[in-house]
Amino acid sequence: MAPVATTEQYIPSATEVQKYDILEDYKGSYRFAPIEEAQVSRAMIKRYFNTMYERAISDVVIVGAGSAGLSCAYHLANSRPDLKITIIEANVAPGGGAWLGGQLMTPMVIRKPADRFLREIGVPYEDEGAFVVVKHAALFTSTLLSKALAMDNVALMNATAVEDLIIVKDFEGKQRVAGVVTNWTLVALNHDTQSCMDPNTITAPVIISATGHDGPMGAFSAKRMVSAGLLKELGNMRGLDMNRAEPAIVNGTREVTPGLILTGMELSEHDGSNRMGPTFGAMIASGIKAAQEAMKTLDS
Ligand code: 48N
Repeated sequence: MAPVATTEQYIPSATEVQKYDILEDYKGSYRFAPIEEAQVSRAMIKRYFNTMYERAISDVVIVGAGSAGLSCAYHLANSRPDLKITIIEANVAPGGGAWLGGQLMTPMVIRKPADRFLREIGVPYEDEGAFVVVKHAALFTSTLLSKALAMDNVALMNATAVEDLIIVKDFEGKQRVAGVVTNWTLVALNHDTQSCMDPNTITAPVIISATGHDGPMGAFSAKRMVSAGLLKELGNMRGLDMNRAEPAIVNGTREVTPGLILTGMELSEHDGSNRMGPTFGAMIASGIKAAQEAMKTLDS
């Protein structure tokens, strides 16, 4: 009869595990310490749903794990290790548009002074004078992602979409964004194929939206502000002008409505600023500015 999974976890003894340590001979007798399937399932379930429970109330929610959202998460988590920072990313793979430099080419251009951040997180680059070049955009993004995720106060929920904002009236009767409405992305993309599949919520005093300017759900919060009556109309991203676009987005990063800060290319859709194309310094600096604005809001 097939062994039935026992309720208590099977924990091999130290000597038994020790025995396996010495078997890495790759000559046909490589063995793993024994396990029961339920142990794997429970190891995932316990941790994931504990995170969901704990992060149902977060201090800051960052929507979008692209270059702006991740730079923001890293700077905020580094500056305020006391804050519970929850990143919601619709894709299975975080990183947004920062896995490539431009037109599917892989080197990434970052204009000075944003190269300072590369030195802070330890990304090597070639110095070209007014700008630097990271040999592969994935080197920047994977390094930034690993640094942000390694911080104890950062939780990433990928394959999870923000499909609405929580908008409440505060005691002065003013509307403020007070959280996000979430669902598994596969569900969010299939609402019209099933009967109602209700969402979940995460409440937080500050939401930082970094959902980019295109893609299946780009500029999500800016668009929701219009449909929710918090913004008359979108400014819509203007034509490409690197010298106008990058300072405009960095200096324009702000709390656009109480409780909601926009950063990165989503801000260009809100404000109607130019796009900069294949240069990423403004994403980094705007993400850092968004983190500073969030700290100001939380401390006010
Ligand atoms: O990389 P993006 O799209 O956005 P940013 O602002 O971090 O960086 C933009 C940058 O890559 C450029 O576009 C460059 C500089 N080009 C400029 C130009 O002129 O073309 O990341 C946004 C992330 C993505 O990972 C999306 O999957 C995610 O946000 N996302 C969402 N996540 C959860 N819920 C949503 N509703 C949602 N919408 C988008």
